[in-house]
Amino acid sequence: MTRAYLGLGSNLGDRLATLQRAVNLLDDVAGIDVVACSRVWETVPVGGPPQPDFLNVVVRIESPLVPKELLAACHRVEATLERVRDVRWGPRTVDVDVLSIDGYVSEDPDLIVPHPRMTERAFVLLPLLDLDPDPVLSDGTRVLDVPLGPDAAGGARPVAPPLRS
Ligand code: GSY
Repeated sequence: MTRAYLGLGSNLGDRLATLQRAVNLLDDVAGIDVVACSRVWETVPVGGPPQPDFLNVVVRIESPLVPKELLAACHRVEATLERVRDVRWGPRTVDVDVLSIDGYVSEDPDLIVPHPRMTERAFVLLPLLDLDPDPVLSDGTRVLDVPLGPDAAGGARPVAPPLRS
């Protein structure tokens, strides 16, 4: 059984309902258990043309599926939700991205793991930190050690897990 993180985003239609459906559909996949979901974050679009703000979440899953099966399951959820994305980097009904899979590193262009830009993006980092205050990615990267660009998290960034009392 492997643990993985998936990132979900939506900025078209009823964004919250779409994310909820996507989480349910993922959990319904035979071989995927959604074991935790972050808070829902409203985030400023990164890249692309002017477009509406996104809602983003990160989920932690447990699954015996191999990475390519997991990716296919994410694509099926996008297809079931009739993902619309007319413009590259533009608005979309839903995106389901594989972020990190425990024990797995890949540079295959179809499935780069850990996701290459995940530590630069507030819309991934902030929900991820809801689930784990000190995440370590599958390639050993400790997220809190990564120097972030000035745009990540609007200039604010976590530097340590919660202090002990
Ligand atoms: O890769 C996910 C799609 N996406 C997003 C997103 O989910 N949230 C925000 N805030 N910006 C984004 N730009 C792209 S592309």
